[in-house]
Amino acid sequence: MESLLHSTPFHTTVPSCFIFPPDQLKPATSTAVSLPLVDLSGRRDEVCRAMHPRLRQGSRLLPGNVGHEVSKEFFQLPVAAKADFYSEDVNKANRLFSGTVYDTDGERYWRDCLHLSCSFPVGDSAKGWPDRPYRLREVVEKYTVQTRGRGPGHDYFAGDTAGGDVVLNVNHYPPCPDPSLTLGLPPHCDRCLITVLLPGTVPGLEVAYRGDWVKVEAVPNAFVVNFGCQLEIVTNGILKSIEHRVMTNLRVPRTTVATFIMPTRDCVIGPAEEFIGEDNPPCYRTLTFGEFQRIFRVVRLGSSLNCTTNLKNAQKER
Ligand SMILES: O=C(O)CCC(=O)C(=O)O
Repeated sequence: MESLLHSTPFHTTVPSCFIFPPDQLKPATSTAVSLPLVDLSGRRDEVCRAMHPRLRQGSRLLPGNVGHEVSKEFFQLPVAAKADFYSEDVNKANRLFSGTVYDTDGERYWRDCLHLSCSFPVGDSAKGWPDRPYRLREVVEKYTVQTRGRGPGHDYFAGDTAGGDVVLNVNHYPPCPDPSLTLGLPPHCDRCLITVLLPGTVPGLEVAYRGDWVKVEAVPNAFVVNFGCQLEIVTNGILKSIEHRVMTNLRVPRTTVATFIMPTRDCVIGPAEEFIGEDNPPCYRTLTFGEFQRIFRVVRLGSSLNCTTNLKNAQKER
């Protein structure tokens, strides 16, 4: 529990294990980018039509703020109420930890995380989640079911491609005494099919765009939708998984909820026939999602700003 950042009420210094060399902390450009907004309150076919041309670079979806308040309340609970969930075991379905889920060579990131898994139908999954704050289980269940429903369409991604557990990371970034020294999360692309992020109103998310880091403007009640690596592979690189990172801030805690729509572990994923041809040879290997996860738990994707090249090269090497 001591490794949890939010167990310490005030941090006065940044310990050395959190400090990155300046070349890994290139500042973002000064302007924040406004992603295209899609209003989800319309009919499903209208929403899909509105999303299609925009999805190439990630989109925000409106409305929605379910789960944000209850997530913040979890991190405000007394330490003893959260102790049972603390675990360093990366294979545990539900746990509270600090840092990232990937192999980081000992580097630490300024984030605590409540990681929850939800199978479908939800069945007994909810029994493994914290029962405090008292609304948490009910809210998380409703939220994950709705998010999965809003994710991939029923026809194209029917079956195993979106049929795995939904993983929900409640990220908590406490105020950091010197945000210029460290990162909340390193540059990465999401390994799943699609991510729906509820970012809240405190800024911190940045995306890689043409060699620069660009701040994403925080819009109240909006989701940010990211394409995951599996979508990049299925579309043979047409839909790119956007590389992103999280910066911290000096004054206010930031809590976000990332929902990852995953394939089943034995689902075989490779470029779909529609996206390959004589002029478009397959750019990615076909792997089961389980194998992909095994490989990419240790490969450090995102150490450069060019995720697509990284992903292709890393796949070639294995
Ligand atoms: O907290 C954020 O803004 C982004 C979270 C994220 O990238 C992740 O959970 O993988």
